[in-house]
Amino acid sequence: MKITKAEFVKAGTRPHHFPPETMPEVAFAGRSNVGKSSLINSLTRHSKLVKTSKTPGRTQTINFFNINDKLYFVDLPGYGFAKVPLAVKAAWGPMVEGYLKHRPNLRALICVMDIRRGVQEDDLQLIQSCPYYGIQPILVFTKADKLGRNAREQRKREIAVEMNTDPNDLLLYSSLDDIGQEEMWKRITDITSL
Ligand SMILES: Nc1nc2c(ncn2[C@@H]2O[C@H](COP(=O)(O)OP(=O)(O)OP(=O)(O)O)[C@@H](O)[C@H]2O)c(=O)[nH]1
Ligand SMILES: [Mg+2]
Repeated sequence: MKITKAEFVKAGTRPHHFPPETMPEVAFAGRSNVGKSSLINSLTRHSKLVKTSKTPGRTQTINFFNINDKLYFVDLPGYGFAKVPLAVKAAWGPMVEGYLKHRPNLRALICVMDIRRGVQEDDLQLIQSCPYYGIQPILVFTKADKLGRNAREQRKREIAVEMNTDPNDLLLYSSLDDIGQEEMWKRITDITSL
């Protein structure tokens, strides 16, 4: 997709902070430091749209971005990192649940995982809760540049076996060299009917 606009709209923690549901949206979820914010920058080709960091727990609010006046990208705070303060951890559940429950325009939850680590217990919990919220999960394994071409395809097959799913349903991505970008955009435009 040609990006003509990629703009920060709003940050919030509660439903009344969120922007009006005037466009379809997709949200990016995953463990802290997995590369959610980097994925948004890569997809929009705006390397500074979202702040990224080597320190886990960088994103602590729900952040909305307007893409081409056609859809919202929503960057969610990460979960599952031991060093994140307890208060931040405790706030995550109600904040994200409040979001998932109150966005009828949410078309898909892009579940971002590290290709080397695969699916962890907390990822699985989130993925398995998607049907309850009536949301389609899209499973993306990022940092694919950390493995060679054959190794990452092999890893994808292993993860598919572990998850009892079709390897074609799993996407590989790299925000460093844009591996998987076209396929990812196709999924997003299909699911949002753009
Ligand atoms: N090699 C490589 N590094 C990546 C990739 N994506 C992200 N990173 C690095 O991983 C670190 C974390 O990236 P972020 O995008 O800030 O991660 P996040 O998931 O938004 O993290 P939180 O906001 O803390 O939840 C940064 O140092 C990034 O440069 C990738 O595809 N390949
Ligand atoms: Mg982030």
